[in-house]
Amino acid sequence: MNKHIIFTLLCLFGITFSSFAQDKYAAWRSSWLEKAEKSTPFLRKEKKSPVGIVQIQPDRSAFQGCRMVDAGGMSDFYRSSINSRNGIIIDFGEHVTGYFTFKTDLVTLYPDAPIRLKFTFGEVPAELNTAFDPYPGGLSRAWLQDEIVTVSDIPSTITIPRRLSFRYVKIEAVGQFLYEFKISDMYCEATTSVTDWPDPLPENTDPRIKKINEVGLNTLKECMQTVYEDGPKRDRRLWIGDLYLEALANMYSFKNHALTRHCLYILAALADEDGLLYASTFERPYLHRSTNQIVDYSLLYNVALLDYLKATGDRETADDLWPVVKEQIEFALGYLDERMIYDPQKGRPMWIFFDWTPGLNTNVAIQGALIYSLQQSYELAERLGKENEVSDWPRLATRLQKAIRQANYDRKKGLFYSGADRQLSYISQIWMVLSGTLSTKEGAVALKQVLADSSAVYPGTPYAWHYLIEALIKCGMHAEAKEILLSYWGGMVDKGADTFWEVYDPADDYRSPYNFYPVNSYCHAWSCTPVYFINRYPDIFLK
Ligand code: RAM
Repeated sequence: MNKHIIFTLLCLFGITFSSFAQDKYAAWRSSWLEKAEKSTPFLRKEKKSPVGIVQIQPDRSAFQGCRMVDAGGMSDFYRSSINSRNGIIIDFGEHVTGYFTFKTDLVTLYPDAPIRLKFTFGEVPAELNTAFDPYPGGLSRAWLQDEIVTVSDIPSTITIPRRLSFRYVKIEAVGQFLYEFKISDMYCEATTSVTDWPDPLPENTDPRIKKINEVGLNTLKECMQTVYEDGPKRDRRLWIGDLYLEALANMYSFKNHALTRHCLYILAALADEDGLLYASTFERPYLHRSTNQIVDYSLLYNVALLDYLKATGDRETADDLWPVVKEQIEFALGYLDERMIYDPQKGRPMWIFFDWTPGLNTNVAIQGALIYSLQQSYELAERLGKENEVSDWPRLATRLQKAIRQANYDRKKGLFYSGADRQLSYISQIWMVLSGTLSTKEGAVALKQVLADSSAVYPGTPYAWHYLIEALIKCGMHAEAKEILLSYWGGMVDKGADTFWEVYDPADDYRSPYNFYPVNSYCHAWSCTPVYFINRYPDIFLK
């Protein structure tokens, strides 16, 4: 057992002993960590160089009010001193994730003092023309990618220690330039765990679909590092919800199944002593877990494991992780009230996510996710020959469907309403469709109505739009599924996306769950799923 695993185990067991709790996974944790370690992916490194100089142009019709325009080639930049070009922006031509290096050279006299340079890295143009301070955001200011570097020796080669995620770099002098110097080389050592690029889509594919697929692949490629990260700029960690969607897209593109296995084992090994998964984990400085647990994410872990088994036939992993599947279901079942409805008040307070839309009522959706997870987990049990252990699950799923129909379904209107205020949302209809609580015919009625009702609470993130497309396909609404994929993800492409964004509201470019749009991630894993849809359903999206 290597040092890394022992350290992680010590941290986990330290917590266990201190609380005198029975650790449900005590017998398996170390072997899960070892298996995670064995499937650590290889990071491919590639040197990426900038392609030109650009300038920001205010444009009210462009995304977040500005666009980049070409302003020269790199040879112009390398030839002349930087003094006259304070605030210059360099374009790498594509989104890169990695380590940025630059070289400095003297143009005139020998320097008698160090120079301070400020580099600001942006995934989208507006990150480079929006003041970061005073910082109003709800997440750490340190996620923003501005770095001050003091250069003491010229010439020298300097690599910024922090891993960065960007397309554009702005270079400014902090203070005055006391002598003339130039930057003579710049590059990014970009990393990804993607090794094989999938075959291109057929030549006669609609160019818009081709472009969406390509941007989706780039997004996924950037997020596939030594774990499935949510975003290489932020939070750079493994979240279950993001993993679930990334693994789906990976299955239909890069097929790096070892990465999925690696992540499934990490999450299991770091679960709490009662067996409940943490919503996210960190790799550095050693493997450890976050403080968040999200019920819908835990339930989706089971689905991710089933999908992984179906894609790979790797029974050993599915068998190993089967106890985790049972615990996620057991935990959620503990919240059922006497009517068989999930009641968040029934146990300790838990985060239920589904989307970043403010004020979203998730009562109906969580019931749907529990039913869906029961069904998928039972399919997993059948594939593993373990259905006797959970023989009551199918009956339970049916009871849960009946209960929520009775409590929240308005038969006359053909819609689900959620919460005391009877909120009408896309999310409620979506999860009632995915869980089979609504028949496909009823589902089509419900989905058509919310799509046409501007007062319905609509999804705020590509994460939630993903499930809408799934639900539309399930109800046979193929034309609508294609239309929404083209208009929603295509809308980002039209606004200049070369990787898909964490948050996108066609009606509000500045929307941010963190009260400051520059801290949003603009290369976000959960947005890559057009890759899955296009390649899994060619009859819908390629015709
Ligand atoms: C965002 C993260 C991640 C998501 C959580 C719930 O902040 O970036 O994508 O899974 O929220």
